[in-house]
Amino acid sequence: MAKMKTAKGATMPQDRSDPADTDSARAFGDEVRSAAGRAAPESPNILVIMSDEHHWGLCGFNGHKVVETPNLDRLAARGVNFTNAYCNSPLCSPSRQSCLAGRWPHRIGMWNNCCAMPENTVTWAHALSLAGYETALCGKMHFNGYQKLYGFERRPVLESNEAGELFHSYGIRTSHDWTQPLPYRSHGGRNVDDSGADTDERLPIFRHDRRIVEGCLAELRAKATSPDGRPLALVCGTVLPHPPFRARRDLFERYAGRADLPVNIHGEGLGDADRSLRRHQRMETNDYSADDIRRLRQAYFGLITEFDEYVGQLLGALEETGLAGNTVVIYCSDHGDMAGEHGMVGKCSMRESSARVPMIFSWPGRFPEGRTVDAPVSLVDLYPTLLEISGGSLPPILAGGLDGHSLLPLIEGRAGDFRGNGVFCEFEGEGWNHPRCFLREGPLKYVYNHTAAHELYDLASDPLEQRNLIADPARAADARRLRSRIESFWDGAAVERQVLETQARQKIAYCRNVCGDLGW
Ligand SMILES: [Ca+2]
Repeated sequence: MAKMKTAKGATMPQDRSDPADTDSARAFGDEVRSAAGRAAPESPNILVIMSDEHHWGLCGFNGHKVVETPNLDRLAARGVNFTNAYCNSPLCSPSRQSCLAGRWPHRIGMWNNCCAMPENTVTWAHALSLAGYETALCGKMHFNGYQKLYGFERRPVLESNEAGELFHSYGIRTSHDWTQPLPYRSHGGRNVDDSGADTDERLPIFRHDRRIVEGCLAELRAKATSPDGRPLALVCGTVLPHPPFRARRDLFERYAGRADLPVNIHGEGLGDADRSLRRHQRMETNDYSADDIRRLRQAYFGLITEFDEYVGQLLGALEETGLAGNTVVIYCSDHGDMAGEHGMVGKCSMRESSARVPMIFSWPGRFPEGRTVDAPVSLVDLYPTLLEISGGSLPPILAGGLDGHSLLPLIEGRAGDFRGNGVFCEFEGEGWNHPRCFLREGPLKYVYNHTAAHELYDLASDPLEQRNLIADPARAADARRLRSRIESFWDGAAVERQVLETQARQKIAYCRNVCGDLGW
């Protein structure tokens, strides 16, 4: 995290005018024109499997004793498992666009699920295309404008179904308005009430995942049977295990009586921001029981195992087609789910269950097998990692603007060469009317709540974040240092102004003229 930026656009990379950068950009353009479409012969295929809302610890490969994920476990056993990986914002659109752009959400204006990143953002899909890859996105990426490409050549299966349902363009409405006192409440409480077994027909959201995975299987088989000389970079974006917590009936029954109870299910001792989020989720009245939370988790475990079955099909297709030996498989989720922990359901919290994600890299014969990496890393690191794996490059003026660092040194056991030093995650969406963020450095996690008390946790001794150390004199020096680090590149007041301006624009430009009203 060597490059510190302010929240304002003045230090954005495109505003620099270093002649050397301009020359290098021109040279890069010449290089691209001559090399596009010709990947290095050794460039591997790349399959990125990105699930939605998979709690980092609810899987066999990260030690859970109940949740069955045999296929992900197999992937981890033949690859490198990052046990302290994070998203950069615990919400679909900001997390995903930040990952694709390789930049923190405040640097691309991705505040909430109604924003869209600038059309000319150069994503890692662009970078892989320039490196000679065929690039395809199947399923969810929550671009807000589901027909958008953002550097992918094709989207064989869109994230919306044929009726335009599901993750359609959220840009036609506004996110929660921070000038108003939380009039909108998300589905947390309703999810608890509604959790259980799904009907045999399954909800449309889960039926569409089937199409997404089938689209990916077809892409892999087509690449194997009619190779066009280019390696394939394929993204499989499922909605599973995202709620509603309605598991396939057989999987719901498989976990009957087996779901564990998370910590602090009635949300005691939380700070202002998480208390506000509980109200937003309709959880603050505590009118749910331990059995209710167990039932929700029973269903969630079923959704995770259903997703894992899809992973098994994808890995099986790689093996059947002979592509497995030369394909890098990457697994990650866009954020986690509180699943009842600290009295919350869903995401949007800075807490581990919401912001931490599973992350695996596998390349048989090239990457180590069975390695575990505990260094904190995040989804913005994916971009430079993919550049290095693919042999691709960006002009320095763009490469210098990336906020992540290649994970290859960690993957290959050269930890001393890894340039990252901590993880930054922020949230400016719904549930609390102010921005917040955290910086994790080593075992310490500093949570910066703009306008409210800050928090400090030592995850080595307190992995469930039950002891806020912000007032502990023994931790004062650490707290000052971490706060200062955050303030060197993230300005809470400036971010808040930008969010309010965006919400005001969304409200007038979309809701007044399209929806005919100014609210939800
Ligand atoms: Ca999501």
